[in-house]
Formats: sequence, structure tokens, C-alpha cells
Amino acid sequence: MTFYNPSIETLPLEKLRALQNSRLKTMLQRQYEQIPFYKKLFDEKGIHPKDIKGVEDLHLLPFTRKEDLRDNYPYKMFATPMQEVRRIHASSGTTGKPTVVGYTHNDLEIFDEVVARSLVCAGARPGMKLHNAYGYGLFTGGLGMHGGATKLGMAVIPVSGGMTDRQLTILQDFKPEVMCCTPSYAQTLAEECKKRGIDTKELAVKYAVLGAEPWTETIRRQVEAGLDVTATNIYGLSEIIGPGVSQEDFEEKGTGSYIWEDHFFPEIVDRDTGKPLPYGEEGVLVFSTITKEAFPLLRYWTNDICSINYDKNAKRTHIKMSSIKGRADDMLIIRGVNLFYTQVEEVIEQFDFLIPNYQLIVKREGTMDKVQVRVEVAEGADPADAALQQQLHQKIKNTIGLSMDIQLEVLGSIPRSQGGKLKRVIDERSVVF
Ligand code: DLL
Repeated sequence: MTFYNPSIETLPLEKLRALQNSRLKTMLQRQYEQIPFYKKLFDEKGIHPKDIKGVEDLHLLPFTRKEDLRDNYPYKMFATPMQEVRRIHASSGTTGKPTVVGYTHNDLEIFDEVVARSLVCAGARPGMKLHNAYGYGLFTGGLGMHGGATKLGMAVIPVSGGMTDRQLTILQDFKPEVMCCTPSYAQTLAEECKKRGIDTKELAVKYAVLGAEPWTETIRRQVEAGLDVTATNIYGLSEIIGPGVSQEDFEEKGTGSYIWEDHFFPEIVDRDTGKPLPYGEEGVLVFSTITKEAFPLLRYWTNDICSINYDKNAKRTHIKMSSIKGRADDMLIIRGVNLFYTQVEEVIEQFDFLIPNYQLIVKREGTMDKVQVRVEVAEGADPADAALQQQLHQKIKNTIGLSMDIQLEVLGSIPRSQGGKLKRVIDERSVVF
């Protein structure tokens, strides 16, 4: 089995475009008729859905932003009456009210379908068992993966996040072939296996489907070696559906993640001007859902920074997205230099004496912003070794262009993921004393 839905996953591009165009037109009409927010937006722009001929006209339309969802909290962006809604999820914002999203029966079918496709991409097959360590609850990770795995014909072990002891027992005794969790939690599990002397060769797990937070090749290598798995990226956000908006193929690692563009139409736009950017250029990822009934979004500004491009050598025709560098609102500006924490991770990767357990602490001293990098050293290395500190300092300075304070730490001293998304940046500048 190479594909879950071969005819769609390998649909020639012209046919895919035709499908997207007709779906987009139906969706715009629906938004205009059912959601007062969109009617007003269209009327203000003097555009009617009928004026839009297809995806090439999307740039004429306005964006939908997180604030719009907050302003319409909780249900005013729903396009169907509650009688047709079968599930509600919410993502906890760091500030203010959560974002509430709804799904009809058909929306849940689509959710299951895209997650099933994603799991096949990741190496999973019907008959395998999925250790699902994404949180169950309002977060879309747990139930989203659950539905897709069931549809694919897997046996789901709904472990949910946290309780590492229990996770390890299940991995050892239930023998799942596939696991899914955040990359930082996979790091935690890998480390715990090592600490407890668990021989990963005795585990059955072969594939890890990791996402919900940015991660890099450094973490991939650590997890793959530590758990003896093939790890691939799954991306998604609750506003668009949840996990399964895009997925990397286990035989095409490092070439990007397929966006299931028969359901979610992607654009990359300039973060300052909002202008669409050509394939291959980095900018803000924007999605229009073109099939969703309860919660259809037009040009949703995800704030995630990446690029998209077609891959002529790939198994599928759908476009791929690069890994997420970070969120536009998480980008640090330090003494005029733009910084994503994943850039520091990429430098850490280059040193054998370091392991990618790290934290960036941002402080303001007088008028100067300072970044301290706390990173753990591998076994056998001395955290007090000034030469090692100097090497890392210099490399960061040469590659990123910033001088950072280096604090090497012994193994185990930096907080680990307890099951969910891990906070790598502590920005103390916003703390009011
Ligand atoms: O994190 C959905 C999900 C669950 C995706 C499980 C993958 C696996 P939210 O809580 O709404 O939904 O958070 C969405 O998380 O806008 C990105 O900033 C980030 N994110 C999600 N997946 C990735 C990834 C879920 N693979 C937000 N790489 C998104 C980088 C990711 N960032």
C-alpha cells in the first residue's frame, strides 16, 4: 500500500485545479450566505462570490485572522446550525479566549480521510497498532489521529499525553508499530528508554508521526536513534481541521510535507504586505478550506513561516510545504536581528558534545536585549569547559549574527516535554515587575 486514496493523491495538477476551483466557488457562496462576518467583508470590498473564477483570484479576497475568530467567539463563524454540528474543539490561546471550531458529520469524515492518508504516508498500514500519545480533549491531536487511524483500519491505543511510566510500559507490552506525539515528547521517551536500559530493539515501534510544534533535523536524528524509528512530520492547526493538513512521506524524508490540497488550498504571502509570494519563497502560510461545512475559513493567516513547492520527483501530485521555521508572532527581534529558535537548534546540531535539549532566555538589560542559550552537554562532556562554551558562542555568532550568552548544563537539567507542546523560549522582557 503506497496511498490511502490513490486517485486523489496522484490526481494530475490540471484536474486538481479544476476540483479546487469548483469547491472554492461553492465554499465562497456558502460563507457569503451563512456567515454575516464574511458577507460584510465581501460587501465592503465590493466583491461578490460569483466574481471569483477560481483559486487564481484568491488574492483579491481579504484574509481571515485569529482576531476575527476571537471577535466572533464562540459560534458566530459557524456556517451550519448547531443541529448539524457533531463535534467542537478549541485551541487554548496564550492570551484571552480560546478559538472554537466545529465539525459536521461530513467534516469529521474529511478529518478522518486526511489523517488516514497522512498515516499511510508516515509508514502506517491497516492492521498495525497506533500508540496515540497526543492529548485527548479539546486539543485536536488525540481525537484527530484516533479517527484517521480507525478509518485506516489500525487498532488505536488511546494513551493520550503524559504519564511517561505508563507510556513506556505500553510501548513494551502492547507492541504498537506506530506512535504519534509531539517531537519534544518523543525526545523525552527516547531519553527515558536510555535511562531505564530499555532495549529499543525489543519494541515493535517502527514509525513515529511527530508534529504540533516546530522541530528540525537535529531532533529527528535524536528521536530516530533513541527510539529506533523512522520519524516523519505531521502538520496541522485546529482552525483548518487539526492534524493532517500536511504530512511528510517516510520514503521522502526532508523534502517537505504534502498538503492535502483537495481540501486545504495553501498560499504563501509576504508577512508585511500580504502579497502572494512565488513557490519556493518563504513567508506566512495562508489556507482556504474548500470543503468544510461547519467552519469554513477564507485565506486564514496561520502565522506559520515556511515555503511551498511542487516536487516533480515525488510519489504524489500535491504540493509540499517545508518545515515550519516558527510562528511570525514568535519571531524574536534581538538588536535588529530576526531570530527563530529553530535557527539556534540548527547550530546546536553541529556539535557532538551537545544534545538538542535547550532553552532560550531573552532578557532586557538596560536598553539591550540579551539571549542566553541554555543547552545540555552529552555524557562525558564537561559543562564548565570554557573552550566548549566558546566554540558554541562563536558558531552562533558566525551563523546567526548575534552574540549570545552560553550556559552549558548537565544532562537532565532543562525541562522536558511532559506530553504536550514544549516551550523553548522564555521571554522575560514582557514580565512586569
Ligand atoms: O497542533 C494540531 C496538530 C496536532 C498538528 C497533532 C500535528 C499533530 P493547534 O493546537 O491549533 O493544532 O496548533 C497549531 O501548531 O499553527 C503551528 O504553529 C504549530 N504546528 C502544528 N504542527 C506543526 C508542525 C495542532 N508539524 C499550530 N511543525 C500551528 C511546526 C506545527 N509547527
